[in-house]
Formats: sequence, C-alpha cells, structure tokens
Amino acid sequence: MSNHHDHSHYTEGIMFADDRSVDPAVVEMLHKAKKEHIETIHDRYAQQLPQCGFGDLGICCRNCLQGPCRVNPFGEPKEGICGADADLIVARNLLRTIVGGASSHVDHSYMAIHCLKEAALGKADYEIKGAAKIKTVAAKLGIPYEGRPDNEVAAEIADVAFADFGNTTSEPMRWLTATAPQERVDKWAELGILPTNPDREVRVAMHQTTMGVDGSPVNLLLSSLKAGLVDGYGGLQMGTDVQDILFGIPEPVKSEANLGVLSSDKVNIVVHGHMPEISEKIVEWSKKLEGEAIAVGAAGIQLAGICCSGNEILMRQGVPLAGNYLSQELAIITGAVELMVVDVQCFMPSITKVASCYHTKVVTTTPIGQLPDAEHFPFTPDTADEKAAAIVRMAIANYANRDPRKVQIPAYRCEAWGGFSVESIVGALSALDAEQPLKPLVDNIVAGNVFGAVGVVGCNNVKIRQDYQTVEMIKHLLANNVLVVATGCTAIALAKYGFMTPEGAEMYAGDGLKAVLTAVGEAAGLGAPLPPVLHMGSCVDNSRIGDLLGALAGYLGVSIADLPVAASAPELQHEKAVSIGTWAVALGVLTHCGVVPPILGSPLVTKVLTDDVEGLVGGKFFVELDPIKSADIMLEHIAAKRKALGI
Ligand code: SF4
Ligand code: MSK
Repeated sequence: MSNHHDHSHYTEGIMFADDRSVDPAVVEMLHKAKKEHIETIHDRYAQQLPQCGFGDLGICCRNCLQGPCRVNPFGEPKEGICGADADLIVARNLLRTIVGGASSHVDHSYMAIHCLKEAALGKADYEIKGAAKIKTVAAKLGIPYEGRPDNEVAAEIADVAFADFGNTTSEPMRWLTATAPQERVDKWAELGILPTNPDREVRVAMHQTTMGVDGSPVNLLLSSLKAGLVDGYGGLQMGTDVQDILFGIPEPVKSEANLGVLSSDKVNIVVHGHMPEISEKIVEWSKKLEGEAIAVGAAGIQLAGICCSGNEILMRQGVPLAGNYLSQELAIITGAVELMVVDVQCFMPSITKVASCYHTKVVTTTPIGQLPDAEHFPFTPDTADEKAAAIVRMAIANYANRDPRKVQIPAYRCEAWGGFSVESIVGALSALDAEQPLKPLVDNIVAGNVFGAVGVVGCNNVKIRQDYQTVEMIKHLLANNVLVVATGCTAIALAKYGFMTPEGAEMYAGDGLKAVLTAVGEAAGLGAPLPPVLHMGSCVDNSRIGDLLGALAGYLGVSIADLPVAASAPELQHEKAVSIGTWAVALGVLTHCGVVPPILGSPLVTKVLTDDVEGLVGGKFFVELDPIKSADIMLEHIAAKRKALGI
C-alpha cells in the first residue's frame, strides 16, 4: 500500500470533492459505503431535508406539555400558549443549549477529578505523571507544596475542585478566581455573572428556563454568559489542569493524520470520545500486549484516534489521528478496524449499525454512554487496567475475523505535530529569551511580523462540506501572517492537510510569520520552523488558549479584550461548541460561527449576541458562512485592535 506523505492531496481532495468533504480519503470511503449499501450520516441528513424552519430559527418551544408551540416570525401567532414571544423562546432555548454543552464538560471534568483523587490516595490504576503541573496549579490555588509529597498535594487539589461542586455559599468558584485574569473576574463580578458552583448553576439555569419562570430575554442572555463561564472554568480549565496533573503536560510530538494511518497488517484499535482516563489506558495496554497480537499473526497493534480522544493521545503519546467527527463511520467502513472504543460525547449511535456490516466490535466504557449493540466495559479508576487489557485482547482476538475482501484503507495520511501546551510554547520561546519568554512573540506582534492570532476550534457539521471552511479560512489567515492555534475536530482537519508540519510554514505562512516560526523553531532546537498551526489539544484543552491569552494580556498589562486576536468555530455542531464560544465571548474575544446557530428567530437575541454584548464584555459573536469573508472580518478586527494598542 502506498501512502502519500505530501500535502498535495488537499488540492486532490478539491478535485475529487463532492459537496460532502474535501478530504479524498473521506470521499473514497463514501464511495465504498455506497457500493456496499452502508448508510452514513450524509444519507440520514438527506432524509431529514427539508429541516424544520421553526427549529432552525430557534422559535419552537417544548418546555411544557401545553406545547409544542411555535411562533411565526412573519405573522401570527406571535406568542406561544403561555404568552412567550420569539425573543423569550429563543433566549430560553439558547441558555438550555449552553447548559447542555457546559454540563458535558463539567461532568467530564468531574470524572477526571474523581480519578485524580483516587490516584492520589493510591486507590487507582493510575500514577500521577504531571509533577510540574501539581506545583503550578497548587500555586494558583494557594495550596502549599514545598516539601510535601506530590500525592498529598494532588489530593488537596482534587479536594479544592470538589469543594467548588459543594459550594453552598455565594462566593464564586475558587477554580475560576484562581485561574482567570483578575481584570476579567472584576468585569464578570460587575455584571453579576460569576458562577458559584457548576452543578448549582446548571440546576438554576434549567429552573430559570422552565415554563413560567424567567420572562426576560436579557436576563436569560446574562445567564447564558454565566453558563459560558461554568463551561470555561468548571469544565475546560478544571478538566485540563487535572488531566495534565494525571497524565503529564504535553510536549511537541510528531505523528500523522488521516484514515491512511490504519494498518493493513496490524490489529487496528480506534479510540473515540473524550476522556484520557480511558484512552491513555488503551495506549498503555496496546503496548503491553503487542506480543499477543504478533502471536495471532498480526504485525502488531495500530492505535488511531477520532475526535478528542484522538487529540488527547496525540498530544501526550503521539498516537496518530484517523479523522474528525464526520470520519467516524468511515473508519469502520475501511473494513480494517478490529475494535472501536468510545466513552462520552460525539460518538454517533449509528456506529454499531455500521460495525454490524463488518467484523468491527464497538466497546462502550461509561455508565452514561451505552449503545444497545455494543460490548460494555464500565471503567472505574480501580479497574482500568483490567478493563483496558480485556478490550485490547478482544481486539486481538477479533483480528482473525477480518475479511480481506472488505478491506480498503485510503492511501492518505499526512505528517502532523501535536503537543503544543502553553508550557511547551513558552519553553520554545524561552530559547530566544529565557528571562521574558513572551517578549519575542510580543515584539514580533508589535513589529507586525505576526499580525495577530486566531484560535480555531470545534467540530464538523454534516450541513457543510467537511474541512472546507476550516482549511480555506486558515489558508487566508496564515497568508496574512496570523498565527493560528487549533483544538478539537478543526485541529484534526488542519492536521490532515499539512498545516501542522514545519513545511506547512513554507507552504502557507506569509513572510513575516514564516520568519518568526523559523527563528523560534531553530532556537528551540527543532532544526526546522514551528508549524504555522499549533495543535493545542482537545475541546477541553481550549483552556490552554485562554491561559495563553491571559499570559499575553498580563505581559502587556491590558485586557484580553484589547488583544489583536479572534476565535472561530467554522464547522460547529455540538452544544459544547456553543458554550465554548460563549466563554470566549465572555473573555472578550470576537468569535466566529461558520454555521448559523438557531437564534435568528429573535431579532433581540441576534442583536445582543452580535453587537450589544461587546459593550459589556468586549467580545461578541459574528456569523459568516464564507471562509474568506470570515477571515477578512477577523483580519479587520485584528487591525482595529492593533490600532487601538498603537501598534
Ligand atoms: Fe408553549 Fe409556553 Fe409551554 Fe413553551 S412554555 S410549550 S411557549 S406554553
Ligand atoms: S469532538 S465537540 S465534534 S470538536 Fe471534541 Fe469534535 Fe466537536 Fe465533538
């Protein structure tokens, strides 16, 4: 099998592309699916068309049993049965969406804290690997750590995190006040949107949106900003800090991306979902049991990741990425996957049906994430080794059932670097200035070599062509010397087309940016430029972007809202992407959505989110479906921020 290591397949993809994807590996698998009569997400989407216009505009309400009610934006009725109008219905629905996203991240974070506590007490199958992170997190939380054993400090950190969930006072979350920039904390306090206890805020928001409670759309929108902070600090920040303590701070690592990373002669295990507690153990046991795979005639074990589980084990272990959200069914359709293991979030219920057409086994691992036709191995911190070993052995045993006639692995894979934590970025920069590592970056921003920075995050969405908006927008930004950091499924998109390689600097970056990437890469001993897009991890790892922004703002003595930066979710799909975007807006960042969120039924909500909110927090949303126009709007914004800073 030949594998393409060059980056020309993006162009090739455009040539092959239909309106579903620009990824030639994906297009090839969609053709295979059609030939083999396998239904995919694209077929189910087609069956849903035309989608409900009321739902699209956000003006359908099912919050009580007198409904469903829908209001007519162009005539009557203007109100639901209880009298709720379009503004109220849209605002309530939006808050519930954000709370849905925040709950996902907060629950993820809670599971990580539980694992950390058990590990710290020696009751779990996990060793604490992030000693350096223990110190930085302890320092932020005001926990003494000098001279104390790491596990004791880690247990106290877990207790502080748990205490936020048990907070019955009106004091704000300690994790938030300890980790967010003080200027932002003051701003949020002034607006009365500081969350106290993540669980309690979710409860209150659900209560607030039930029939006959809050009738004020503006009050609901303020609660939406608060729910964004619940996500940002009870989900992203807490989750990432705790995961770095458990599994270590990521360091730059070279790997590969796209379906061609699957092997024709190894046992292929695909890890999908979000929780590194599961994926790290699968990595560990795949290494330990490689001999058993060889004993059954395979050349070894090939692991590959989908969605954010993939991002987590790329960041810390260099495991290659098979693809992003829209590629999950297609990995199975290669016919080469022995087992797909999932945990929480973003795995489609369809995967077991697709798997039933091949020999692929699907394994679920959490009590809340089960699939009727999957094997269930519920992980707990003290049984993780036993469960992971059993899962890997199940994959090995299944290798004999692979039908070579059904195997077709697309010959597309691309080198991709991951592991750009804030710590590793600062580490690379300190090769230029050990005293003030951020100075070289800031000096280059001031000099205009780096025009600004954009964080690109979020999913794929079946409504739009996979990877297209992301890739075209990022090409335009890089050509204009904007440094890009990426997480989530957009990071996987960019990994597939060479944006995360040193050569990507040559191919995509403008001259100023290229010179800076080259200087940093050489000084840091990479012997090559830094990639123009830095992979900062999974969706919860968006807090790394927040940390970087906070550090830059702190260095300059300004607010994050003053920085020449923007954020974008070009292909958002999940409720989590909406809550992450709301957190970014609350941080003061202009935030792009490349898919229209269901709010247009309310002129009031639309105006507040895309205009008025800027006066409150400095950030706002904009919606634009054209990638070049989206990039241009961000470039104009960055130019305006530069001007205001006098640079
Ligand atoms: Fe209709 Fe009001 Fe009930 Fe919503 S809460 S379903 S608008 S009656
Ligand atoms: S996995 S939330 S589709 S980024 Fe984090 Fe991808 Fe979006 Fe899921």
